[in-house]
Amino acid sequence: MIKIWGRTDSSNVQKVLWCCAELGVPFERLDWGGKFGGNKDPEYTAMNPNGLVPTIKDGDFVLWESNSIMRYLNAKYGNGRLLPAAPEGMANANRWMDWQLSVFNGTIVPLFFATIRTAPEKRDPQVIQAALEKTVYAWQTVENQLAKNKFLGGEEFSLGDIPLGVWAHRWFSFPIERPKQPNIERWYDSLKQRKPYQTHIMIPVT
Ligand SMILES: N[C@@H](CCC(=O)N[C@@H](CS)C(=O)NCC(=O)O)C(=O)O
Repeated sequence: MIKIWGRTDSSNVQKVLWCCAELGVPFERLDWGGKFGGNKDPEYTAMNPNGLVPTIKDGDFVLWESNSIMRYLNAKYGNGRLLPAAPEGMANANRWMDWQLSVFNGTIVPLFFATIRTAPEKRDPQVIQAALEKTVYAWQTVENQLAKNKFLGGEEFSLGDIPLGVWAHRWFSFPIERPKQPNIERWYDSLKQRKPYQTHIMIPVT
């Protein structure tokens, strides 16, 4: 059985848990990182030199980087079904996964720390406003895509929806005022219908 190191409230661990549930891949999970620690232990950094979660082990094969883990699981246990088969569709889905890590995270993670991870009396409205503007701008790119397609990679749910879908739940939980982005709301509503999303993503944002 696959072993996953990672706490359930980590956005990157959540991607892998959601993906396993979509594919029906059983796993054993260890609470790791954050308040559980362990991620700087030499035995752990020998597997994952970043000292971050998640890491998985499948037989003798060790892998880190949440998006790479999802691609591996989909190829090995899903017969590729969570990515479109056509090169163009596959590239579309992959593009949103890469964009989440390379662009989107840089906008929403500061907002997450400025709100959820800062005590209410210590929150700085200017810092929140600056991060909010950047995040809304980034979400607008997603909104524009979802105006054309039901899901990010096309008309079917795919791995392309998972990295941003994890953040959609957080976004709608932040104590802020959001502009109306109706296609994102429609997409988020459809994700909320999925059992794996309910189980692994729709948990309190802390
Ligand atoms: N690019 C990595 C980022 C991993 C990462 O930043 N993980 C965070 C949790 S979301 C972490 O390990 N933080 C330290 C900790 O939890 O102790 C991935 O996608 O897997």
